[in-house]
Amino acid sequence: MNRIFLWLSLSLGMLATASCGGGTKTTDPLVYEPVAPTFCEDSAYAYVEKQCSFGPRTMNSEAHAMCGEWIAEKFRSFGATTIIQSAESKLYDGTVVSMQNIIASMNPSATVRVIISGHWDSRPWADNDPDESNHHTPIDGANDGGSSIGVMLEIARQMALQGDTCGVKVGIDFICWDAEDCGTPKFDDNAGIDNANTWCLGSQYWADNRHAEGYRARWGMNLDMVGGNNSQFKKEAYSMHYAPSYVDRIWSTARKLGYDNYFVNEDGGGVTDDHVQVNISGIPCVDIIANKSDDFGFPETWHTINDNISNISKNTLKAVGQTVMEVIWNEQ
Ligand code: AHN
Ligand code: ZN
Repeated sequence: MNRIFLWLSLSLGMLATASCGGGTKTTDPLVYEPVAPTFCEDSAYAYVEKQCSFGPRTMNSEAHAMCGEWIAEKFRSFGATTIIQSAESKLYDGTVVSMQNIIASMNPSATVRVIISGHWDSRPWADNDPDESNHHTPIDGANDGGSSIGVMLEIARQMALQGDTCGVKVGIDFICWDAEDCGTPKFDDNAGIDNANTWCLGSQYWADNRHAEGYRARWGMNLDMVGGNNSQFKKEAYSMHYAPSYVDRIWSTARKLGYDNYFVNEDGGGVTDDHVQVNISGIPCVDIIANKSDDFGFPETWHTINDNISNISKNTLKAVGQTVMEVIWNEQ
């Protein structure tokens, strides 16, 4: 676990026992007048459920192919200009995989653009499961992958409902990364070898090969595990390094909406995630990724067979979806 995080900072705050509730808001919503329409958590949940219904979306599988088509079609149905960026890559063990980054653009002609991204593949191995006999079992990835795409699809649907402008003043690019979650499994890990580049293969490819000539976005948000029970989102360290003002904007917006029990004002560790590639390639990008509530680690169901639809929380989907919408609706 400790290799997953760079402990860039250690604050007293992490020692405090954190608690987080369901959808209960902590501040009086009357002091802030939201500008975004209402994010529907039931709809986002249904999108997560649908992705899981294909079966684990592991690389080169039939379920993966079918779900990818469904995601692209869904974005198209919301009026997004949607392209598939296809490429081949290699896993840690040399297996060749066929990847598809799905890129769906709303207001495609707007020059100022904001990225909302998340990965759509699911991990082929439950290698963090407490029961070792499950370590080679693929996961549904309801939270790990599915929740991100569920929230993104619901935001796109809300934009479509707003007519020609999509309700926002900027262009939005929804980027669904492929092959994020097939990094070296624990059972095949040679201690001491740096495996960071075996993760995030889709975003690595995109960082070197933009989907459109001269593509540029002002900034971005990457969503990862945004639908678990009792979730807390801490300020991830690479995001704080590359995009501190945008971290502030997201966390302060969440506070205004009464979601500061989800977006807690604490530093998290640094995570090897798709946002790192976006940042390195010159676009500031914030990772909104769940932490375990009591320390820096990932949620309980992370890379276990329990990362399934029965552990998805509509309240968490709502807190994240509504916050992201409020942020982009305020973007000038
Ligand atoms: C590593 O475990 C190196 N990075 C975690 C990124 C991730 C995996 N997010 C979801 N699954
Ligand atoms: Zn994962």
